[in-house]
Amino acid sequence: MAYDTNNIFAKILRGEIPCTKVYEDEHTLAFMDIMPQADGHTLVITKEPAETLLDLSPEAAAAWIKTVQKVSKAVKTAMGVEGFVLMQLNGAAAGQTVPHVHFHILPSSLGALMTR
Ligand code: DGP
Repeated sequence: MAYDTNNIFAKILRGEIPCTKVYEDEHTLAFMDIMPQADGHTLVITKEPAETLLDLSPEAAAAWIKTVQKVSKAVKTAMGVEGFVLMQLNGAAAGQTVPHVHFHILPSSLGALMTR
């Protein structure tokens, strides 16, 4: 499906909608989730416009996972947790609600998330 340039994360990237930014570089942006499923719930997105993992270039995917690793480390330290969950949904059928590829970083255990 064609990328929707009016999705919420595209608007955040263009600065049309505010976000609580925690990290930014040439290829990626990380910010706090507006509907957190755990304290410290952070999102990491690519600047390359892509709806799902399968639409991303390998170069953008590599830059994205580097940022996920960097930000996960910072979130883990900041939240004082021993572990964290990465979640990444691809397609409405999988539950993806914002059609711009993103990782969720959840400083929590999977068991705790499933009981919420
Ligand atoms: P997903 O269901 O995987 O597509 O997750 C989308 C996430 O995006 C969801 O956890 C809520 C978050 N979200 C939706 N709108 C906004 C927004 O305007 N700002 C921020 N920071 N997060 C948003």
